[in-house]
Amino acid sequence: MRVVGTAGHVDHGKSSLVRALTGTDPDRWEEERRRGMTLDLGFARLRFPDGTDVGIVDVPGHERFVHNMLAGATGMDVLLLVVAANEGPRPQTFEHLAILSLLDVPAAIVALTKCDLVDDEGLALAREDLAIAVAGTVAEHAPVVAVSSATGEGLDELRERIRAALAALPPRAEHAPAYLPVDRAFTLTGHGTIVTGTLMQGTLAVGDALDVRPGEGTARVRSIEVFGEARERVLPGSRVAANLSGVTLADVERGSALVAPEIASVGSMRVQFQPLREALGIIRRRMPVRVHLGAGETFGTLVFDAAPADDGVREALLHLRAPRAVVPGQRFVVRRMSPKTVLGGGTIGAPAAAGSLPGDGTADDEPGAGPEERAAPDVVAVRAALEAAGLAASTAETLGARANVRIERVNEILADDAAEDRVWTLARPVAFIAASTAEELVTRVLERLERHHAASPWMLGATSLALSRDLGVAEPLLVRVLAAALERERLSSRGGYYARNGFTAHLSAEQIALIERFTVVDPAAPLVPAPFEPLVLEIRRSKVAGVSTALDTLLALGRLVRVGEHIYRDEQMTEIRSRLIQTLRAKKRITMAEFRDVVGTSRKYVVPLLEHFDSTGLTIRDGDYRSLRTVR
Ligand SMILES: Nc1nc2c(ncn2[C@@H]2O[C@H](COP(=O)(O)OP(=O)(O)OP(=O)(O)O)[C@@H](O)[C@H]2O)c(=O)[nH]1
Ligand SMILES: [Mg+2]
Repeated sequence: MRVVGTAGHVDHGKSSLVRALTGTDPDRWEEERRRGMTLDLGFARLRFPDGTDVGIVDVPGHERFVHNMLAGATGMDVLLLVVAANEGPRPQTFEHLAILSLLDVPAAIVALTKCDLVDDEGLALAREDLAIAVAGTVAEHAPVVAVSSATGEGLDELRERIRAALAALPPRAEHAPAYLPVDRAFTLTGHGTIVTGTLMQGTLAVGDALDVRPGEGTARVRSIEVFGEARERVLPGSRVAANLSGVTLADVERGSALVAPEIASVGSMRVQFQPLREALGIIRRRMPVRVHLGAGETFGTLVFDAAPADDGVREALLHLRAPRAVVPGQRFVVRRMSPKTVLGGGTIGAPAAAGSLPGDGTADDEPGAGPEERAAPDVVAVRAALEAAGLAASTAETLGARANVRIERVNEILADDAAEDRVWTLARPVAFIAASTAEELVTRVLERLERHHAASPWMLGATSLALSRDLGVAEPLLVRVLAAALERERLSSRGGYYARNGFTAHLSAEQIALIERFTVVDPAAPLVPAPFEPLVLEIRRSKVAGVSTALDTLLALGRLVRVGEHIYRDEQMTEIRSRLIQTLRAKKRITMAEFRDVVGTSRKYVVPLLEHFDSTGLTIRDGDYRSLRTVR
């Protein structure tokens, strides 16, 4: 089986085209349908008249979701580049093309969509702009098909082009060890853990035991489905859903891989690296990067003999923060830590023994050794001034004064050191602290959070105010350092609470029992909420530890939703929302009285509900009517 993947700028019609080709809406989430925008990967099956199946992966076009696009790009056999004829190539057209060229996807087709919106001249213009955009990329010689998902024009030709491209593909490595990058992991009641992905190489059969990487675990394949049909054994290139035993959701997530034991986990490796031309001048000799390997993103450092000065392919060393399952010859893409622009990509070579290669900068990690000794005196002076300032965030001006270095030079040194993550740049206002100082503070925060999670597992974490008191660090500064740490994914935050990565809040049985008692749903009136006041009074009276903050957690997670003086359970809210959306889709607008009939409760409840939906941005009010607010 084979996988065709979409790519292209936001709103250019990728998902519509997939729907027109397959009849399946790849936008799986309610939020995607509501916003008319793809947020995460979508999947569909394209079936040819001869019974051959092709998997389609639909990616988001918005620049904020490039990480999701990258997770989907990894297993594509054929790129279906979507460019709207009425807009022509736009920024993510170029970015996606660069990514798929670095990943060396074997075949490409361009769909010029929305051709019903342009005349012949417009179409000719779009074709010209397109030819310039694809020059030098993987889509340079790709067939271009003008299509319209609205009228169906061009779809038959596109299907035929896809069929021809698939027929010309080289075979996948069937006899290689199995390698399944995980792009989704979830549980189904009664089935346990399920993962999905594109089987990159090898075969997968029911009963197989596979390693779960990263990690130590082994999973056994209980059953396999391809597009909802059970299979005993699947060939590489298949879109697989595998039901696993021996693992839980704590062990697998997007970015994990299920691999045969022959496949090694490697932390440092030689790579052939191709920088993008736009990234020249940004890439340093030693460059911290986000590494996209398989369906996952991880952190690492690229080390060159010298910073790349041209866009030719060169040898480099790639050190990952933690070892990953890799196959020699596998492709990868790297992005900058911040802003997250694509820098380049390449091919994995042999594992490298640390320190074994010229240009391996492992000694650089030891304080006092390496760069400090070689660094110019002004660099040493600026670094010393920054370190001496400790947690007092410094501006370039104060550092210049203290180090006796010109301000332009201070800025250069800070930019170099920030690119190598020796210096953390804080925002609002811009200031700098030494990475060692920042790391030390983050370590203390993480220790504090560990204790906090153990003591109050029902809370989402600790607030910056609590952390600032505990650590004796001024809150405004702490918040700025935490923002930089969040950017580096050293911890996470939700609803104003900071938490260790991977932490999830758990309420105690007593807390749950108390809150449940006051949020009981009457089966005869399933959409009537509970009053808020009695719950609050009971919480105030009760001796159950932490129940007040436990309620905050449920509210922050949306498991309970407070609407005015009432409280809804999330099942109720979901049902009400979906009835409202369905009605508004059908009727366009609705009055309060009509909504009351839709929900089947009374005015007392639906007036605050509608105000709630206005305030969350779902609906918009116009006199007596509500309609759906269309985003963008
Ligand atoms: N007239 C016309 N409109 C189209 C066509 N294809 C898509 N559209 C409209 O263009 C808008 C965007 O379409 P989508 O398919 O969601 O675009 P997308 O590329 O998947 O967008 P993202 O996933 O967010 O990047 C929708 O309003 C579609 O109805 C077409 O061929 N003709
Ligand atoms: Mg889409």
